[in-house]
Formats: sequence, C-alpha cells, structure tokens
Amino acid sequence: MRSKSTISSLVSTLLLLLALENQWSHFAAAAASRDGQLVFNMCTKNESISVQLTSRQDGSGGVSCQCQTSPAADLYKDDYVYTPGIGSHRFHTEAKQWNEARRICYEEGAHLAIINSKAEEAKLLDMMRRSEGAIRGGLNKDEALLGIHDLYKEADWVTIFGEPLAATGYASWSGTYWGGQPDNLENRQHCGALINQGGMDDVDCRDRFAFFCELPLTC
Ligand SMILES: [Ca+2]
Ligand SMILES: [Ca+2]
Repeated sequence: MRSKSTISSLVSTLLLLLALENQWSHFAAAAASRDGQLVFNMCTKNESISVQLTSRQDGSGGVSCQCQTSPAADLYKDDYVYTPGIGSHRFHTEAKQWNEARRICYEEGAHLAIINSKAEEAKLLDMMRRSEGAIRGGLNKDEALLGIHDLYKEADWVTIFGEPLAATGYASWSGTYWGGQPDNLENRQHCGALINQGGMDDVDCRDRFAFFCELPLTC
C-alpha cells in the first residue's frame, strides 16, 4: 500500500508539473498494470512521453521511474487546424476524386479524415461553412469527402484503415439529405462525405468534392 500511495503521489506531482508548464496538449491515456506498476502515455506539443513508474520489489517502498520520449506527430503543420482533444484537420477546397484526395492527404503525412465523435463532426462542419465560398470545382459545395468507403462490399462501410465504421464512434448518416442516406444511388456510391448541414452521404468516388485531411496522432 505504501508503494502504491508513493506512486500516486509521484504521478500527481508529475501531472501537476506538466500542467503548470502548459506543455501538454491533452492527456492521451493512462493505464495501470499489475504489482504497483503504472504506465502513462501523454502527448505534448513536441513529444510523445511514456512514463513508467514501478514500485521496487525489495520491500523498501521505493519507486523507480522510466521516461521515454519520441517526436510527436506534427500536429501544428501549416494549413492544419489543431483542436485539443479532437485532432488536426485541413479542409481542401479544390475538389478532387476520392482516390486523388486520399493520395493528397497521404503526401501531406496525413489521411482522409475519419470522424470519431459528434464534437469532431461539429469542428469539421464549422471549417466547411467558413470556407464554403472558397470551394472550387466539384459536383456541389455541400459535401466534403471523408476516409470511409464501401468499395470492398456494398453497405459494408469501413475506414481507409479497414476498421468497421461502427467502431469509429461516429456513423451518423443523414436521415434527410435527398431522402436519407446512404442510398447507394444507381449502385455507384461507395465513398463517404460529410454534408454541411450535418450527417453523411454516400457519393460516387469518381465525382469531385472538397475533402478533409487529418494528421494521425501518435498516442
Ligand atoms: Ca455503396
Ligand atoms: Ca448518396
């Protein structure tokens, strides 16, 4: 018990110091494992920090601490809007086909955006509405491509990483846009897009739309 309370005290001090220095963008994860060992992972502005606190097994009640740091993803890249706790996004206003958009995001060290929450949807909608007048080309200015598709199997929606859409935390299709979505119009709509009124639509991957890129988080 003594060692666990010592660990708690050290962790509190560590977190307080980090908070005071205003260095961390968000507290990414905390995991407590067996036998008085605690591992914390944190994202800061410049680094990903993993802190492992282990109680000594010699009965002294002492604690050892190991820190590992590595460069964090470049969350502050030019043209990307960083929102703490949500992510870094860029709204591309020059309309592209889905696969072109996917490649452009990749070349920026990013990926087509995958929405994980209503808060992230709200952020992207805000970016879309602010830049609507800047959209060039494309089938319409109401929608922007996302990193989801049902190209492998009709109605089996997955992210560009192969994860089921249902596991992303956001699978909100519009119930009203053109009578409700996804409608797989003419059996040729296999890419996902965010609608500026909220919710998603399935669109033809060959049509051009504005699109969102997202920088990956390291932790
Ligand atoms: Ca489809
Ligand atoms: Ca559709």
